Amino acid sequence: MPDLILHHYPRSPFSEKMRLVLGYKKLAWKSVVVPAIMPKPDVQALTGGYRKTPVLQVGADIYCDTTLICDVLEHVQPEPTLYPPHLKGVSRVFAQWADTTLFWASMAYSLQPKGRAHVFGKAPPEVAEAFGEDRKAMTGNIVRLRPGDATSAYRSYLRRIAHMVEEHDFLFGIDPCVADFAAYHPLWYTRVQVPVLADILGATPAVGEWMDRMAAIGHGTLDKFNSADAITVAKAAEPMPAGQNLLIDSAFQDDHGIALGSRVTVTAESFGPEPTEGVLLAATRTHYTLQRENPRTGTVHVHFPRIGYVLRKAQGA
Ligand SMILES: N[C@@H](CCC(=O)N[C@@H](CS)C(=O)NCC(=O)O)C(=O)O
Repeated sequence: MPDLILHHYPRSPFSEKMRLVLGYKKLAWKSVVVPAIMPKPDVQALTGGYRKTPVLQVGADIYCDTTLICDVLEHVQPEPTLYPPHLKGVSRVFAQWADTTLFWASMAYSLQPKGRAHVFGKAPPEVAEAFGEDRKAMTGNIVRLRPGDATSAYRSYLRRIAHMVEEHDFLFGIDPCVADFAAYHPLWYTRVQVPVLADILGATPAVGEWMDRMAAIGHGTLDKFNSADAITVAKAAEPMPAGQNLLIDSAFQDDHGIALGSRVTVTAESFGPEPTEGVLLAATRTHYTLQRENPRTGTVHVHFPRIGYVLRKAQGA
């Protein structure tokens, strides 16, 4: 199998989720640090439009969204598992809550004016302004909590997590599962990136101890790589044939009346409106795969989870 290449940046919470999963599975990976705001020409050359972080590249296969990347890494390295059989349903449901409701409460709390001043403290004012404009353009239909409301919600969520980790070392038992990685990264952002606001974690010491156990997992073995070389890797590789790639299923599930082979777009339901356009190669229970051509990358397959993404016929198709 070609190398695992993670396109990410140090301060990104969802990237921290993936770095820790790579560490948990003791995988070796190549690290490409990407810009936190647009423009992202190299990322978008690979994805065809999707600009969120992180993205996993394996040769000429590009996997978008950490939900799907977790499935891919589970396939690559099944042990230790992210989805223990008795927690298969609840771990995914909990992870979905953590990646959305908990994440946005943490962001709104952590990036209130005091937190923002810390994060952008040493940078010229234009940097904070450009970041704010970039994220505003991504917002779409996300409800942005006001700091007071975010604080109340975040505090309650931390207490709920504390109740779970007071019972056992990890959320659902003696080992971490996908739910732990999803719940950890929003809290990591507060603790590590915005320490001036991390006092909110002090009310629930069990959460801090669980976070220490999560942090101790580490990031696996990584080598620095750069985006130009990652594009060369994509160009030199052939995408893996559908059904033989790193995804868990291949049976066509037609919920849209859109035939395989159609020209389509896939867009995130919320946050990040940039569509990826290509030819629909797979629409399974769990994912969509689009084939794209780009002079810089050659033919690539771009994969998205089905949940949280909108499939449409491309204009004029
Ligand atoms: N559902 C996505 C969310 C990813 C996400 O929102 N990532 C943030 C960074 S942590 C992002 O993309 N911010 C804008 C950017 O990096 O361009 C996933 O699980 O990967």
